[in-house]
Amino acid sequence: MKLYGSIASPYVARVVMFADLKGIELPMEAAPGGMGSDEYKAINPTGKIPALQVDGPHGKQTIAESTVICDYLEAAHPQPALIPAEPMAQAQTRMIARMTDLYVAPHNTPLNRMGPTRDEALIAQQAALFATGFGYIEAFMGPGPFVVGDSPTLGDCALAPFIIMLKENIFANFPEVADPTAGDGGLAEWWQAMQAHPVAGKTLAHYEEELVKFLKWLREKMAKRRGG
Ligand SMILES: N[C@@H](CCC(=O)N[C@@H](CS)C(=O)NCC(=O)O)C(=O)O
Repeated sequence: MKLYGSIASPYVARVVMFADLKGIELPMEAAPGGMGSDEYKAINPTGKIPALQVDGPHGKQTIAESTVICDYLEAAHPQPALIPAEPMAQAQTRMIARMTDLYVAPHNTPLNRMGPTRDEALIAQQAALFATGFGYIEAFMGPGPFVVGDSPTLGDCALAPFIIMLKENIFANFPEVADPTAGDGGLAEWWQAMQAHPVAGKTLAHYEEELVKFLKWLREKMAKRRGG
């Protein structure tokens, strides 16, 4: 098995955390030719990271989409279970993963694309969208401290890297966007538990380190571009 990507991606970090919690060794390799390149598209036609290459029933086969990769790892290595068998708990952890992708992740992009001139209307709009998305997540979380119960599952692996990304990229630069882990709501308690977890906390620290390096590189590149 081989994972294509870089842990600086929150979607890759989802899979890495899931594998770490399962105790699976997952060798990682950069996407050959880079994300979106023709060379990489020959492996993963979407051009996105992560992709998991496995020795499947038909030789080397690729699995795309971070949550589907987690599903595959769960099916191939059922223990410890990170997608609960109990139907309601399973629905809850899946909802948190899905809602992260649908109602949180996309709101990051317009703010990231904003140049040095602040667009106050856009900031207010994105702040409201984030608040709505986090409201959904808090409403659908199960009994804590984790998304469902007393250990991390799929939903935790999906949401936590985005919280780090937003802390580095959005909450720090746009105080109008409320950090849901900073108050005293359910996500604040959850965030403490995630950071304190011996495995998940370590994956998160690794992700943050690589993300900070990546963001520094990106900001320097954009500043150079703006400077001509
Ligand atoms: N829905 C995908 C999203 C993956 C994704 O958007 N990855 C980004 C990196 S954070 C990417 O590969 N972007 C390059 C591109 O879209 O060409 C998943 O869950 O795996």
